[in-house]
Amino acid sequence: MSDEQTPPAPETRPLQPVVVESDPPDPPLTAAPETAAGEAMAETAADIQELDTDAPRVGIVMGSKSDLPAMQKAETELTARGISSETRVMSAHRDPDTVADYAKNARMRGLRVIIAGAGLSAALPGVVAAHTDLPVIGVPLTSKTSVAGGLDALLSIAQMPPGVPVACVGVDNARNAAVLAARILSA
Ligand code: AIR
Repeated sequence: MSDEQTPPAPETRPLQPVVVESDPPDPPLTAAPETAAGEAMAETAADIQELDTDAPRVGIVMGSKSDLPAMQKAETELTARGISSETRVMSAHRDPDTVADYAKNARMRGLRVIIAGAGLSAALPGVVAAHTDLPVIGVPLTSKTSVAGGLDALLSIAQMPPGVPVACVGVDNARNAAVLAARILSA
């Protein structure tokens, strides 16, 4: 027998199950689709998804159908860059309510830049800018009765009052407006 004393055996107690108080798990982010609320949420989620992927990012507007040949260059450039756009004809002087509604709803519809082309007393870009806080790029256009090769439209677009800016590209240079829109989108 050795003199060493065996240490006393630790007191043993029967193992008790440990109960951890925890918060109930978070509810799932989407409601069960079988409920009316769940269906409505699923529909909204689908709408948002669609808006994100398909909604045009650039609105191209112009004062007359006669402006189309010049303004189509903006659409062509955006398409080549994979940027979705929509093209509409609306005159600031002939359809003022349409222009106001379009500009006011533009952001909500997913548009991020508006390109507006017009000739003569070219109010369209400025009127659009008055009704939205989106960036507006004006394209001064020549038309049959232009003064000084489009200088009338150039000054109308560029000479905006302080606080309501419109970017202005060269006369009939809709392509540059599209390149600038692409840069704004990727800034
Ligand atoms: N315009 C149309 N409403 C207001 C303006 N400033 C412009 C068009 C077009 C020019 O007038 O943008 O360049 C001539 O239009 P139209 O329809 O007579 O050919």
